[in-house]
Amino acid sequence: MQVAAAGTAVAALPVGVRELAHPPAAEAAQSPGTDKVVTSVCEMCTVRCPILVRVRDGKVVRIQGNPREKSTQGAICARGNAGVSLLEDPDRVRTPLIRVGKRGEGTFRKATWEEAYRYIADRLNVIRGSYGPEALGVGRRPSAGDAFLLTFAKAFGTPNIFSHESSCPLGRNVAMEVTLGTSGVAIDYPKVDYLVSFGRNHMETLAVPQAQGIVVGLSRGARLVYLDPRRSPTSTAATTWLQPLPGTDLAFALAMLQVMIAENLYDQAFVKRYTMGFEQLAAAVLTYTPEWAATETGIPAGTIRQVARDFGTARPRSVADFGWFTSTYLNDFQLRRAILALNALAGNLEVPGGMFLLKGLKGFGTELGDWKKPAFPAVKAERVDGAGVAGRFPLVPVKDGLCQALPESVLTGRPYPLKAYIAHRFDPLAAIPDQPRTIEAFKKLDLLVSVDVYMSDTGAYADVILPECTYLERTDPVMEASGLAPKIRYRQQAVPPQGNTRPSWQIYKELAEATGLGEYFAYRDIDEIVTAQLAPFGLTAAKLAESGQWTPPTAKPTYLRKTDPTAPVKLKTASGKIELYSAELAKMGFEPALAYTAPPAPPEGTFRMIQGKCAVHTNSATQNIPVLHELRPSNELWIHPVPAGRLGIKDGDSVIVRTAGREQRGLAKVTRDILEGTVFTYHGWGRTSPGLTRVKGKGIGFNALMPVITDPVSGSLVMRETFVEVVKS
Ligand SMILES: Nc1nc2c(c(=O)[nH]1)N[C@H]1C(S)=C(S)[C@@H](COP(=O)(O)OP(=O)(O)OC[C@H]3O[C@@H](n4cnc5c(=O)[nH]c(N)nc54)[C@H](O)[C@@H]3O)O[C@H]1N2
Ligand SMILES: Nc1nc2c(c(=O)[nH]1)N[C@H]1C(S)=C(S)[C@@H](COP(=O)(O)OP(=O)(O)OC[C@H]3O[C@@H](n4cnc5c(=O)[nH]c(N)nc54)[C@H](O)[C@@H]3O)O[C@H]1N2
Ligand code: SF4
Ligand SMILES: [Mo]
Repeated sequence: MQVAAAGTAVAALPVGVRELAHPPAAEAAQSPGTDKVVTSVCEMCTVRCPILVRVRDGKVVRIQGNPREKSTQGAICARGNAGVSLLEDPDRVRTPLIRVGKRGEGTFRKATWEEAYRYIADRLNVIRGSYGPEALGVGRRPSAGDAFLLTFAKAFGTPNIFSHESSCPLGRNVAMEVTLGTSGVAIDYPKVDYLVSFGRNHMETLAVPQAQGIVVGLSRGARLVYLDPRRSPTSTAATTWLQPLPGTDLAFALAMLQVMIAENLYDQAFVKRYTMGFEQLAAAVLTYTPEWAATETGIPAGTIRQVARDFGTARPRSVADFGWFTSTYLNDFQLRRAILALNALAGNLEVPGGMFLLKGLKGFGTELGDWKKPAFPAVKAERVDGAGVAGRFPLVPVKDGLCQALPESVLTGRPYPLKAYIAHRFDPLAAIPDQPRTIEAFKKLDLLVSVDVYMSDTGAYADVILPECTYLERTDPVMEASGLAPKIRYRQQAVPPQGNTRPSWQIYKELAEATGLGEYFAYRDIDEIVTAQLAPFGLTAAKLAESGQWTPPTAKPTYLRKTDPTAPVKLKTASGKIELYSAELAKMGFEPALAYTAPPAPPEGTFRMIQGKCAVHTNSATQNIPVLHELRPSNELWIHPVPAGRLGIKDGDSVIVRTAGREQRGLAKVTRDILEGTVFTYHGWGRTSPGLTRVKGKGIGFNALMPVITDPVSGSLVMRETFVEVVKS
């Protein structure tokens, strides 16, 4: 596999992207006539870039970006390129497996699909009889085939449906819902003149369209101010890199607000027309001066003031990035609200180079449906996690819930215990803190099912593993990919499923039939669903497949305030405006404006531990994929030379990372690229499944060390408030 593309098309990109982007090579047009090129959609991460899959003699020989997509410029990243390596990996599970050994041992027998379905269906029906349908929990990483698992869960009658979101962007999403009335917002990266990023590591933790957009901006002179306590590829690409003390970004943002208001650098007309609560905001930030913020962040007051002035001057094409992974600190929810306030003061909503609302199909008078099904049974039971419930987590959307609630429910029986769990494209053991407690909970379940392409860490504890075929081997329902204009995208099967693997549409239909819920899946196959989805657009699958994506011909990229800065923008908040002060938050007993809480300092002899993702792996999903494993087989513990010297740790030494009686072992990387009181690792190692033969036992996993900490406002996990000891081993 090539990762370093030598083509001139990428020569202008900054380091992180240059190494990873794959230009739409001319080779696509030059290969032998026997090749078939299939338009499809990448699933090596959930950005879902459009791709071209080159197939020769029934084998995938090459994956490239689809050059028709402007935002990616036809590029894909190293992970996208490695799809073939996933497809062909001998470690993939290629037949249903039923556990014969102890949970976690990874000892299974091969089973037919019918046996596997029968096994699951019989147990589910017993569980429903004894405890009610609510005893089933389903956790998933939302994907194009989401409707199949969701339909199964709703037909079964359980309210306990979780996504992975509370381990990722939930805090940000809730902040957006409260402030803007929607989380369907995006940034017009290529046209932004001044971007402030609070740790959104665009050049390493990639979304190809976003990274390309930023590169376009930088190459025409846009500025990027990047805050990260660690040097990352984005630090290198940025015009300014600032190294705040971990967890203090909020102080920086509050001081920016203070300067913009004190120096009258904000868009008064915008604030008046489109926001409410400005007076309360101004009062709240009055004392948060750059001098104050300097003592919190460790960044000089003059620098903070300058960034605020430059941001205010560049408006409306100045944007504070609202980030992606926001399961970070206890003050993160406030940080995201402060970032949205910065954007409101910049008046950048719905203008080129600003922030915009997604222009989805719905706004265009239509939607992507799925298939006809009977009404779902009424759900009587409450959710185990309190999502959407007054007094518990009223702001958490029920489509997401709190994925960390599983062990709590199973082990304490509060409010009642889940007895069965289906993990779909989701590995709770690798993704959620307090792994030992999740393991304890798994051991108490009557039924654990993993639907995955591998035997994940969770899979090793499962009773049954149902092997889904990979994205290259299946057609999924048509997905929406709207931005400034509505857009749909189509993942079509490139090659037949290997071994005895099946797609989701088939797995849940057949499982439902075995469970007595077949009436909810009255379709023949995926083609029938796709045909029905496309009918309202006058499209056929064959037509859509030509380019792989489609925008209604009459739809144009739309900025609502481009020509008329007073144009109406419908926001679904109670006031219809951007809520800088939220009466809703006040009513629930949460901070309604903005206020600072400092992160606690590491206790004597400990370090704050932080993590991030690396360029060549996705979360914890790809570390075992042969070519990606080869590129980065393990992680190290980054530690600054001063504390390392004190502890007698040299670069490359074995170390033990310890907290509350738990430990992980790994190698030290002694580097000045991290602050003295902080240690860092890339996320995704410390894996335990015997089915992941390459990566098992390698590197450091923080989820084995961290406790579950939940933000009481947004329900989001808090993953950077744990302190560790480090010793030479
Ligand atoms: N300590 C720590 N924990 C974290 C994070 C962190 O930085 N540090 N990051 C958090 C973040 S941002 C996220 S989003 C979550 C991610 O955690 P998860 O939601 O678990 O997501 P992934 O690791 O991307 O993939 C999960 C599983 O999907 C499987 N998979 C891949 N493709 C397919 C497919 O086509 N079909 C099926 N059925 N399965 C497939 C993979 O084999 C893998 O086992 O983790 C969170 N947890
Ligand atoms: N290559 C690649 N791309 C990915 C993913 C992947 O795993 N690999 N995962 C995808 C997913 S699911 C997500 S959610 C996104 C996540 O993308 P990002 O939101 O960029 O998240 P992370 O990589 O988790 O963390 C980013 C940075 O935060 C820094 N950081 C730690 N503490 C602080 C702090 O106090 N302040 C500031 N300012 N920075 C801090 C870390 O050092 C790290 O460099 O990326 C997506 N894209
Ligand atoms: S960012 Fe990379 S891995 Fe993610 S969908 Fe795009 S090409 Fe695939
Ligand atoms: Mo994520």
